[in-house]
Amino acid sequence: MKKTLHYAFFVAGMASLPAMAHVGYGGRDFGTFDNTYAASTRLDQAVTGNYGWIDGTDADYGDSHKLRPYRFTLLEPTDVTLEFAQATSQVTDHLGNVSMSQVGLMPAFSLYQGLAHMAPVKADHDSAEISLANRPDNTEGSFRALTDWSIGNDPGDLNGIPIPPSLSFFKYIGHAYDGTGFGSDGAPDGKVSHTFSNLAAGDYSVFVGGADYFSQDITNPNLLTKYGVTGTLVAGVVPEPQTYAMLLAGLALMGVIIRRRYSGAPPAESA
Ligand SMILES: [Ca+2]
Ligand SMILES: [Ca+2]
Repeated sequence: MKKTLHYAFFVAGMASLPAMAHVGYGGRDFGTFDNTYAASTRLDQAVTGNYGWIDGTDADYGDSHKLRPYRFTLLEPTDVTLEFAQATSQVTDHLGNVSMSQVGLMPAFSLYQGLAHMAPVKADHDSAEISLANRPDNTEGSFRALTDWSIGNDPGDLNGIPIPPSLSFFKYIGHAYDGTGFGSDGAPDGKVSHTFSNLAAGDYSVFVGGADYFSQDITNPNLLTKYGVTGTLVAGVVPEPQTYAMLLAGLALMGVIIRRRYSGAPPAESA
């Protein structure tokens, strides 16, 4: 199985825009899983602002820069639990600057089938022409928290051969969010988790952002605060108690067999 490479996609300020990250999974690939029980944690990640996810639940969509995408791959159908929690985190930007991100995130996430474009083709972003053409006018960005959505890239080239822009498609599967709002997890404790049962094999993206809708008010002093987040994925089916019992009984039986086998002629002393 080919280990997934990590790519970071960043642009260094375009004309009038501040430096922004395009959609990319650098440092946020949980990995590849089958239905064997396994866990993966991604530390030292951060989102800007505390509203990115919930801003994608409204009629004018959301700005994907205010979320962070994670990815994982399933080789066969299995259960997946995702948890995202507020954290302090140490984040290195595309210029190599290190900063600490603070606690206080009200985390939220949506799970989708599909992946964004990755190197060597150009990364997706909200203001690509194909992204703008694919959504209504006067939208804040391409991100949608509660339904399928698309975002695309700029024209590129590979070894001199032009690569036309194209859209990435995210097929909505489900979501969860921290807090006390309608449909939230009802426990405003800075963390949220959800288990998705029997997900199909394939590639998945998880977009994580804040769930405090009113924190996008331009007078909010924390409008551009970087909030740390720790993401954990648990994949696979936890063995049921009776399976454990059978396993332990089997091991005990093996022990008895081995002891009997060697009872006549014990093996050389070993630690
Ligand atoms: Ca919005
Ligand atoms: Ca919670």
